Amino acid sequence: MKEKNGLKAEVAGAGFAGLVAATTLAQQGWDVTLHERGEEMRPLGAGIVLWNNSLQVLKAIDAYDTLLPHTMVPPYYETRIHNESVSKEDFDGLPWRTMTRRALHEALADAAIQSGVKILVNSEVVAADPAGSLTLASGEVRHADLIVGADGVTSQVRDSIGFEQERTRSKDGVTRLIVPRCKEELGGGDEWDNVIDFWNFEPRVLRVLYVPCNEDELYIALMAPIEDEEGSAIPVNYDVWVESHPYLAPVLREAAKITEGRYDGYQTNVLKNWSNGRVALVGDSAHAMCPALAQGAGTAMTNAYTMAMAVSARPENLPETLVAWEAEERGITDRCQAKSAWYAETRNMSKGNQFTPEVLETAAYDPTEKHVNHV
Ligand code: FAD
Ligand code: 3HM
Repeated sequence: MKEKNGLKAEVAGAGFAGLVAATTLAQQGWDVTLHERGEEMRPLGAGIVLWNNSLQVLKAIDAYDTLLPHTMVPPYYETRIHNESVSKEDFDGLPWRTMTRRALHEALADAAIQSGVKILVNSEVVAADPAGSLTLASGEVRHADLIVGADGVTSQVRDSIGFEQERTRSKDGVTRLIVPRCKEELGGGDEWDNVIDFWNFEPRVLRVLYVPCNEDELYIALMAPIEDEEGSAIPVNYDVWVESHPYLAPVLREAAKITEGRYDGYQTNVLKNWSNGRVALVGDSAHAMCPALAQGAGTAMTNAYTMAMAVSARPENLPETLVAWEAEERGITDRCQAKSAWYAETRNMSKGNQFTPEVLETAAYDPTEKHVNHV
């Protein structure tokens, strides 16, 4: 923790991006208030895969050690077409880990509280001003040196200012659920510790991404085209899914019991700029992406961290610092977003062996390397 620097930040949204931005700023000496519109802080979604880029951020902000016992490193990322294995990738030692979103969110919320971030729940942000203010639904206007829009894909901070953006929706979407591992019922054996990406194209497109998160919990993402009403139905239509993936029957039976699931279409938003005056956008508000490369939260956390470090190192002319930060960090996110959209469009992840060094560029990035003064 650094000494207080007399600077004030207001952060909208306590998702992964907002928590990392708020924690990093507080550790660098800022007085930080984090606004979450929900009644409590909790993550959307089920499980998640993180790679070196975000794992390094977690280390830098002291959230890694709390999280580690709740994560696992599956032996392989396997891809199967019609249950025939086409590849088993281990990324040549590149760090990656699977976990539930709940575990990640709890570790980040703990780090934020430990770092002195003031967290306000039931605090909805309705607008922001590039001169340095945030307006809450209560009517209160709060002024600060830095305003962070980490309020997700439907960002009020972004839309109240009118950032120029292009939005694209994909043809596929997923239902994401946490179910018991069911390892023995599946037949036992080490293969059930792998991430397994089960792609079926005949008689219809139905894919199951199987992601063990720890000894007890399994994350499954059931992908179906938006136009497939049965495939995208909630609760999960057991008969339709088990017909396509009979070897996953125990897991699908558990999935069909869950009534509060959600089917989400994939979407991409590309903004002309990520900042305007004293307002910086981080995470899905700035660059929502298709999940194919599992980097939406990874890039969100990476950009939240590098933004917070940049404004802490050069707070004097903050709007210029934000422009320089974007110029430095944006390329790697843009490339990842474009590749993720291409994979969603072509469904080419089904071919296996897709994690080439070029595709793993974002995953391999270490955003903490150039910021040696983080603790
Ligand atoms: P969000 O998680 O959306 O958080 C925004 C927060 O702001 C929420 O808490 C919300 O309640 C709050 N909020 C919203 N509006 C307001 C307001 N007006 N005022 C106050 N608070 C507000 N990424 C990975 O890295 N790895 C993966 O494996 C992965 N898998 C994915 C699978 C699927 C199917 C999908 C759809 C996405 C996946 N992602 C993955 C992407 C990842 O989920 C998102 O990119 C990430 O959660 C974005 O974080 P965020 O903090 O920017 O936004
Ligand atoms: C981890 C992960 N990877 C890919 C997808 C996808 O392409 O839908 C979803 C995920 O949760």
